[in-house]
Amino acid sequence: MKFVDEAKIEVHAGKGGNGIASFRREKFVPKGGPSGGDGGRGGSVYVRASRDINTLLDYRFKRMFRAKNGENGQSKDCYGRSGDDLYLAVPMGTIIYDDTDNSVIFDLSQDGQTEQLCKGGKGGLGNIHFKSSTNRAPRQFTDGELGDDRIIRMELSVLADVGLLGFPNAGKSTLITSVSAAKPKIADYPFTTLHPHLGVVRSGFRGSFVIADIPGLISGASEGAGLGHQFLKHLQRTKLLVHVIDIGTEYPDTKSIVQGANDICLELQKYNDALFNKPRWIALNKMDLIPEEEQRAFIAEVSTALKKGLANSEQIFPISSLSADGTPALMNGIMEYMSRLEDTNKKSH
Ligand SMILES: Nc1nc2c(ncn2[C@@H]2O[C@H](COP(=O)(O)OP(=O)(O)OP(=O)(O)O)[C@@H](O)[C@H]2O)c(=O)[nH]1
Ligand SMILES: [Mg+2]
Repeated sequence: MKFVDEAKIEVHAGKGGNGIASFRREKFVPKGGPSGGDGGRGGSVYVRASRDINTLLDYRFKRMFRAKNGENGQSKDCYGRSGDDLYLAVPMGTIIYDDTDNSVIFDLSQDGQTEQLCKGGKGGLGNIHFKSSTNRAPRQFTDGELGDDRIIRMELSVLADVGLLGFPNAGKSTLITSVSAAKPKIADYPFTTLHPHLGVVRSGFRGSFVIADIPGLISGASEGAGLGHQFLKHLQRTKLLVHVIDIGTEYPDTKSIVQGANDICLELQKYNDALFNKPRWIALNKMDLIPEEEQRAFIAEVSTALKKGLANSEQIFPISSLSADGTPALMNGIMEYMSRLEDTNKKSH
């Protein structure tokens, strides 16, 4: 399925139905009074977050959404029917902006969270409301009010605790596949992954966290190279980034590994400071490609070199996503980190 994470649409609530003027004309009732009913309320437009939806594809081609108008009032004291409300389903993690001033209207992060975008117009009053001691046969009625309308922008930034970051082919998708039930495509060519995939990692009895696999990043992404850097927005709400570095196939020596890692961090910095300053750990992937007896010295050398550059991280984990060596240590480390964060958040509240 195509993944869409941005959309701009126009939403219109329904107009209220008009009230009417009518008079009772029944047999044996010589002077029937006013009997014109009220118009029905116009339908409102709501957005609702759902965990069953993961893209904004529905809003890509259809751009205008209208709730139903209320029906006009009728004779014999009958009120018009209210217009049906319209519910727009969006993925969790969708932020709704007002297109005119770019302000955030809603941030839909909970499953089932429902918010009103546009209120339906009130129905008009029928002439039954205008009867008085001096005017027993009123002809007045009012028209229904127009419903609200607005232009909104929807932006999805997936909800994950941990985001994977790295060059194409670094093994991000292989890693998420080995630690969760997510099934992104894996291949030995760059840009295999074209949109984010989420995986739930269960760690012992302690709980679980959500990890996001995103497309590969390359130097110059901020100027549009590769798939660009737009998809980095999906990392914005994560609490931790894991920078996956291929130490085997693509980069033959420590110097180029460090250079490559720094290039990725430079792209993060160009995207924004908040992302660059997010806690970031390193996974040295594809360790299986290094002979076992050389691994210790190699890890020490690369770790020391990485600490001197932009990619510097306190936490460096050697892993093989293919054989799953070292991945439990990384996942347990993340689980502990998440639990600590949760404890700190609880204490501060
Ligand atoms: N030897 C070895 N190969 C690996 C390992 N992890 C991934 N690979 C291989 O590296 C290639 C790229 O893996 P992917 O998981 O698709 O890489 P990616 O980072 O998701 O790449 P993009 O989606 O293009 O950004 C595949 O051929 C994998 O089989 C590993 O630990 N060891
Ligand atoms: Mg991938």
